Amino acid sequence: MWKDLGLNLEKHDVLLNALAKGYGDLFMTQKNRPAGMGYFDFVISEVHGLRIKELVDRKKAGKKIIGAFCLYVPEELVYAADATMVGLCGGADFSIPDAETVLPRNICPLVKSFFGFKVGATCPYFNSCDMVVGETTCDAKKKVYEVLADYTPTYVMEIPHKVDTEQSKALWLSEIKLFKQQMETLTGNVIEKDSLKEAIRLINEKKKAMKRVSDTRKASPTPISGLDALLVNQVSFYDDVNRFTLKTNELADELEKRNADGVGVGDPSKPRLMFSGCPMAIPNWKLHSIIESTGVPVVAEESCIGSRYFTDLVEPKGDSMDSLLEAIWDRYHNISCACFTPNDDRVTKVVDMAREYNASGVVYNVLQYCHTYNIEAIKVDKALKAAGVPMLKVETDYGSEDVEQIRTRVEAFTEMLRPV
Ligand code: BJ8
Repeated sequence: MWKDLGLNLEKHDVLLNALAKGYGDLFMTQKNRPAGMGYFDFVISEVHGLRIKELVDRKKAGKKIIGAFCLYVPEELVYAADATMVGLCGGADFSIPDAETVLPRNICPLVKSFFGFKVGATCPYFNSCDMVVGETTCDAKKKVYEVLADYTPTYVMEIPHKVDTEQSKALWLSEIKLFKQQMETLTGNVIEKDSLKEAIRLINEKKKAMKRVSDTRKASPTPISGLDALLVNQVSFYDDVNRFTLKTNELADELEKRNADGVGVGDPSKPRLMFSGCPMAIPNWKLHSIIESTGVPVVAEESCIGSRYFTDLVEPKGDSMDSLLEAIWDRYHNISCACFTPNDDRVTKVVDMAREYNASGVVYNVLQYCHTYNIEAIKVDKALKAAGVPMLKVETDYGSEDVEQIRTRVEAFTEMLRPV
């Protein structure tokens, strides 16, 4: 199977060994984990095994696999065309040397990581894709898609950067319609009203299950570690949707029961931290593991791998194809990524979330060279300060050189926070 996918087997083995070791050290050593995390452990143990076999089987049955790098890609249209979507954002240092054989060094590690997986032929998800969908969000991504097109079929959606104008609405709606056509051409399946309604239901159910898990983290003590909750969010981009929804709802049942019984994973006398900022693509567990190694729980993620993915649902107001597409427009234009301007909506959301989750402080993650999230931190910090919630900005990459330095800063930050 690996050979058919064109993988570099030697490098792929090195990657799998490193992944298994890192996962074991970080996740399996946690105390009092919910039993429901067993499923997610299994998914990771089979992340380059059974799940890939499922995708390959779908391809053999004539179905298409679509790769994406951004929340803006409307997955409902992918599933309505009977295709499958997988997230391809890279969270590993491992693939960066391969990327740097082509790309400049001083760009965001997330972009270098995913590009390196393709160039180095080490990601079976990437190599399973019939088409990857990029988007005009940040400069690093949109320019790298031009280069990526030399390696794999690449389709780019144009995202308006001013979200609430008539022009931006018209542009984004037309992009959604063009993407629908693109999916129909690629798959040979016409997207009918009923298949789109079913896809909307499928994805909404998945997001509702994730929101249930997230809501349980408002309790003190929190019933699940931030690391485990982050993993659930990361796995949502790869797993079979129906199975993921079922298992995430089972986990939510267990966490709700834990809350009712007063069972948690952290010390309720400690402060609680919220994470905000650049997304943590799998297997980037760096900041969560550093924070939680100091005994302080992470209780929420204001991020695309976090609340921004599951908070809003597609809610059609009518039954026509136009109403369904408008509802998709409405949900997706609400994604408050830092690439947009002005982005006051995100600033308000960060403050609201910190209150909702009873966070004593916010750790704001900036991936190196991510100008949008870095600059937006100024407004977020100001708004949090006004709300009485301190913020610590951490600018980092996927390397381990700065781990101890960040740990020291987190410790100093949490010492001055009030427990909640
Ligand atoms: S909607 S956050 S998934 S663009 S961290 S690559 S922004 S330089 S990932 Fe994102 Fe879509 Fe926005 Fe979400 Fe660029 Fe920044 Fe790197 Fe980033």
